[in-house]
Amino acid sequence: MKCLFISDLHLCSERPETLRAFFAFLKGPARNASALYILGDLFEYWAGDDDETELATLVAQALKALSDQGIPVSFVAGNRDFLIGESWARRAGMTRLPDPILIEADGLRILLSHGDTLCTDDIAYQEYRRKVRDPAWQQAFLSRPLDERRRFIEALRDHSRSEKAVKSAGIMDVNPAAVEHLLREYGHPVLIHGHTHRPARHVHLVDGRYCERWVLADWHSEAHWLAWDGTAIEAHRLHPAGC
Ligand SMILES: [Mn+2]
Repeated sequence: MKCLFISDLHLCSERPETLRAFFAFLKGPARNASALYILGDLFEYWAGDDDETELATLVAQALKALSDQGIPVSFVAGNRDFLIGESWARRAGMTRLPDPILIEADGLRILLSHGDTLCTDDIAYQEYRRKVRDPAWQQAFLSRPLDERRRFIEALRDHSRSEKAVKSAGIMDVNPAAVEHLLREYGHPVLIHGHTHRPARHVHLVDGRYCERWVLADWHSEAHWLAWDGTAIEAHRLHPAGC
């Protein structure tokens, strides 16, 4: 059993090098996996399943090819691509999972999350998140014309870029108390998340128990993933040229 975990690829047409790294990953290391978990922000943005860009089509085909090989692909939504719906998920052959989701693999209990819910110090973001994760808001948004949705998302991206420039690094990281609360709630599992783009292994002492928290890396020209093979969790990377 070998589970692979990835997140924060932020795929978009402006970053062909990341797409190359993703395809190299899917054709290489992912083929030897027993399961692939994508923990959000696979795409830089998602305007709706009806936005049939070339990028979305290529990615769906590549993921489908992997699941057709018998390797299940699961997806936990990120803050960029939470509008991925059942229709595109089916095209990509992947299963959508709630956030957080507790899995068990080779006797290890692993809690998976994108990670944005843990950034509780960013109050403005949490308010925005509550709004856009409301099914009524999503239904209303998705019923608007596609070009209007694209313009709205473009404006949001500009806003988020300028916010990032002024928000302190601490505000944009996870809140330790929120992490500990989650670990307690789920019975002290290993936690794997992305979102913060600060790859690391942390250890939290919760109720006298040591809990590992692994943070996934964001992608640029290299593929990054964590692998659990039943013995250890390890971080890996791959440059497409080396494959
Ligand atoms: Mn994110």
